[in-house]
Amino acid sequence: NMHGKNGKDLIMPVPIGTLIKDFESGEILCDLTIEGQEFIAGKGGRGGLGNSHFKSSTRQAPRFAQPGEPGEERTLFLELKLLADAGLIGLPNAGKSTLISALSSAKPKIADYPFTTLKPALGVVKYGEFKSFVIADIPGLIEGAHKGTGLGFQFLRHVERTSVLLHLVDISEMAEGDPTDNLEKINKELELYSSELIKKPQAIAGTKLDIKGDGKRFDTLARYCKDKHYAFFPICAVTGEGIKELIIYLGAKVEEYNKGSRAEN
Ligand SMILES: Nc1nc2c(ncn2[C@@H]2O[C@H](COP(=O)(O)OP(=O)(O)OP(=O)(O)O)[C@@H](O)[C@H]2O)c(=O)[nH]1
Ligand SMILES: [Mg+2]
Repeated sequence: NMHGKNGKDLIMPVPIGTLIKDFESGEILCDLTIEGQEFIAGKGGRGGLGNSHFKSSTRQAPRFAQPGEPGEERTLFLELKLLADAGLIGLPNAGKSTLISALSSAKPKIADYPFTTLKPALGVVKYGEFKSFVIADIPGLIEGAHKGTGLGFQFLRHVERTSVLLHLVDISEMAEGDPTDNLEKINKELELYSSELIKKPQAIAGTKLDIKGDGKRFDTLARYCKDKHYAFFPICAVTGEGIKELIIYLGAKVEEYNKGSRAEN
């Protein structure tokens, strides 16, 4: 007494932020951004009927059944774009992971060498009484990333959906290169990656304030940010200096963006 319609659905759980694309055309079929959201990837075939459905007064034990038809078949491409409110960008070793661990309970690997972070991580930043936002730490970017140098662009998609980018620039006396050159190099890469990403609001954090030495790099960066109208936050993730101001600013940016995107819908 079988029944095709009793066939079980095959449900595959995926993380929030998964984009479903057609494998061949690349067309976006669905963007799973809400908890519990479902996408029907393929319908099952018409169900068959078991032998008991063919019973009649003259045929008490039919030896045949109607087979079901095969289900839909198609090839999909699943791409995960994390849903974070704020994204940390910067050269390797700029202090991104140290900052996310100071802002949230995320515990990423931190070390004194470039490319410590190999995959993105998220942290929840709590502020105000009950407010919070999600921040993403991604591997460091370097010049030539658009050509695949370093870890390249593969992680930038994870900050594409953020409201604001926080660009970290090392202002310690040990840092290499001019801080403004370092900042511009990364922004050039962002621009080469996507004309949208470069338009995202960006704030600058001058990191490792505790070891700024004579403060020359600090002054250079502060002046540059003033000229270019970037919000500038000198911070030290170790002592906590400047962190509170930074959280308040990022929280406000995220709220402003969310209000705007709600108004659009
Ligand atoms: N003194 C001091 N050292 C810091 C501070 N922030 C980060 N560091 C050090 O800088 C080094 C690099 O820090 P990370 O947080 O791993 O840097 P990152 O930007 O995540 O680096 P990648 O993952 O390689 O891109 C580590 O040795 C940290 O301890 C700071 O505020 N003060
Ligand atoms: Mg890191």
